[in-house]
Amino acid sequence: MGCRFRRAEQTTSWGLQPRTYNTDAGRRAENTAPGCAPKGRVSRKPAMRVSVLVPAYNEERTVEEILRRVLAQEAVAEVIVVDDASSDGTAAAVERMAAQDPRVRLIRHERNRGKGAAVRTGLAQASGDVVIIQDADLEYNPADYAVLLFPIERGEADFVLGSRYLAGADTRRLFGLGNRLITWWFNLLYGTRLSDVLTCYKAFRRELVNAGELCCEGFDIDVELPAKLLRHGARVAETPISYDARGAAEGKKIRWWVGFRLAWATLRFRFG
Ligand SMILES: Nc1nc2c(ncn2[C@@H]2O[C@H](COP(=O)(O)OP(=O)(O)O)[C@@H](O)[C@H]2O)c(=O)[nH]1
Ligand SMILES: [Mg+2]
Repeated sequence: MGCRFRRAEQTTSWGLQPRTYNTDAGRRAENTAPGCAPKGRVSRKPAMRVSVLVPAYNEERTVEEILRRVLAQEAVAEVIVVDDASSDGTAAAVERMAAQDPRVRLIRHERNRGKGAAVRTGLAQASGDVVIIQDADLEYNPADYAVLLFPIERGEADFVLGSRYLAGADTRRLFGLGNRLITWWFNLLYGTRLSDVLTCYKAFRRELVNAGELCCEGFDIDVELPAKLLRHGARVAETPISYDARGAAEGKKIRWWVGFRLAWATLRFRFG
């Protein structure tokens, strides 16, 4: 691979046990992660401000609950929900949450534009040191933030993916083969050794990427974001996360044919 992407080869897998995901896990892991010997007196840096971006489209059933779980996380400084012209009560539910907690902000699109457009709108407004993407359903668990942020806090990564495979999460209902194929294709093109590039849980230092340089409107944002972060020399790491898959009946919107767009986007951003 070209040297522009060399640093991506430094992918680190953090061998943390999936069952230890809670707010204390990151701190405990400081003494347990491979190659991380306790360093005696560790002076911790001031806490990072974390912006959570929530793209939401017709998620009235889950958005309040996910926001509650997000707001329970210590590191969260702001939560920007981008309602993508939902036709259900999503926006009203977010407004109720915003009335209770000043960290919640609602931005509304006038027409439905897709997950990527929503992420870009949110990113343009984010002010934190680190950004986390959070879906508005309950498939991912915000209690994993502590572990996800850990490599960035330690200054050992700029971009962390929460991997559903490292944790041995229940991926039976996940579009397993498609996920594996896109991840394989991505690794081939970018010289990385990731296990789950399509995970929603992506945490990165905000200064590394501007909303203006992203162009994907739909689910292809999930490969555009890593592609552009790697291009900017981001050091990438993966942490295990838990995953509770939902099906179409429960509101899942991604469909198998999106895989073709993702494969194309992976190629396009490697050379374009
Ligand atoms: N803004 C926006 N978000 C969407 C759209 N379609 C899906 N999403 C959101 O993207 C997230 C992921 O969608 P989901 O169907 O669960 O697919 P997943 O990527 O397999 O988890 C959810 O928070 C959805 O509300 C859309 O058209 N616009
Ligand atoms: Mg989902």
